[in-house]
Amino acid sequence: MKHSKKLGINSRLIHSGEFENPLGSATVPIYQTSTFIFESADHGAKCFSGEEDGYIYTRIGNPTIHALETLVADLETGTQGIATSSGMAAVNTIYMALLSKGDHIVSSAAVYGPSRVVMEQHWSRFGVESTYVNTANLDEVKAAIKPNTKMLYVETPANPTMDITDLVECAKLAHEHKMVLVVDNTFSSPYLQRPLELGADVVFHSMTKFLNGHADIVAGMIVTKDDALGKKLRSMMVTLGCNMDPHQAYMVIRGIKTLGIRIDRSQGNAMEIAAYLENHPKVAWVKYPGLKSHPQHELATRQMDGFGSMISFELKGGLKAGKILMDNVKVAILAVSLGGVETLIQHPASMTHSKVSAEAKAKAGITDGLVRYSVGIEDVEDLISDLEQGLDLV
Ligand code: LCS
Repeated sequence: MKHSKKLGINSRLIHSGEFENPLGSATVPIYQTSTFIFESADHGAKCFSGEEDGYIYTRIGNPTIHALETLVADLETGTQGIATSSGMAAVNTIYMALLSKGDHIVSSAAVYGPSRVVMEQHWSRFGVESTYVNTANLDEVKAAIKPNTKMLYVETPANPTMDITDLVECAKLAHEHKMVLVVDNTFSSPYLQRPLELGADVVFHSMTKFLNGHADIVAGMIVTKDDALGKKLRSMMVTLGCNMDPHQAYMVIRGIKTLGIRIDRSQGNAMEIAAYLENHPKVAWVKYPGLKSHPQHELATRQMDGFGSMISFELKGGLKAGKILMDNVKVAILAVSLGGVETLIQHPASMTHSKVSAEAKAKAGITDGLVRYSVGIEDVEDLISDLEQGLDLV
C-alpha cells in the first residue's frame, strides 16, 4: 500500500508493506508457491540477470515475504528488509556476510545464549575471533577494539540482564574504527527503539517475539539503510537458504498489526509488576529499565520510547527460591521465548543461556538465581496475585 512516511507508527503497522493487489484483497495474500512462471525464456533470463524485476523462486523472493520485509524495513526506518527462517538464521547470515577469517568481533557479554555460543564454538573454527564485554560501559568496548575488529555487536536491552547500551556512542565508536554496528532489537521492537536512527548499520530481530507476538511462529528479520550492505546480506541469506516461508510471513504480518497496543498494555503491566517485586521483602533485586534503580534508567528514557515488558529479578533465597516460584505460578507459563501476549517465566542459567560457560555467565551478570519474566497482556491484578501466591510458598 502507498503511504506517507509521516503516518504514525500505529498506522504504519496496519498499512505499510508493499504488495501488488490486482483483486483488491484487504489483507496480504499468501503466495504459497516455491516457483514463479516466466512469460518467456527471454523474460526468465532477464529476471536472473536483473534486467527485469520479477519473482523467480521463493528462496530468492516471494510477494508475501516481500510485503513483510518492506513493512519491517519501514518500521525500523531502513531501506531494505531481509526475512529469515528464525532469529538465529538472521544472526548467522549477518556473521557470515560481514566477517571473514582473521576478523574480530566485540560483542555484548550478555546476549541471547546461542548468538554467542555459535560464535565461540563454530565461527571460531573458521578463524573469527570474539571478545565479550559489558557494552553498557564504553571504556570496556574501547579497550576491546583491535586492528582486526570489524563488528560491534550489541543487544540492548540485553537478554537476560536488561543492561542498556548507548547506541549513539557505540555508533560513533564503531565508525571511528571502520566497524559495522549490529544491533539485536528483539527486546524493544521498532515500536520502542529504532537503532538505525541512532547510527547502527544493521538491525535485526527474532520476530518469534514481540513482532509476531502470539507464540505460534519462529521467524527473523534483518534491516539496513545501506543498499550495498543490504545486497550483501540478502545474497548471503539466499545462498545459505535460510529464507522465510510465505505462510510464516503471513502470520507475522497478521501479528504485527497489534504490536503497538500489545506493547502499550504489556509494558504498563510490567511497570506495575516491577514496582511490586522491588517492594517485596523476598526479592533481592529487580532489573527493569523503567525503575529509577536501573543503572541505565536515564539512558533508557532517552534512547527508548518506552521501557518494554521484560523483567529480570532474583529472590533472596537464590535459585532454590526461584525454582519454587517458577514451579508454582499458575497464570504465567513456565516456558522460554518472550514477547508474546501470554506471560512467561524462565530460568536463563539452566535454560536459554545453559550452553554459555559458567565463567562467561558470571562475567555477564547472568547469576544462578536470575529469573526472567516476560510480561503479557493479561489483567495485571491476576499476574500480581499469581506472583504473590508463588512468593508466599518461598
Ligand atoms: N535474539 C534474541 C535477543 C533472542 O532472545 C532470541 C531468542 C534470538 C535472537 C534467536 O531467535 P530465534 O531463532 O529463537 O527466533 N530468544 C529466546 C529466548 O530468550 N527464549 O527462547 C528463545
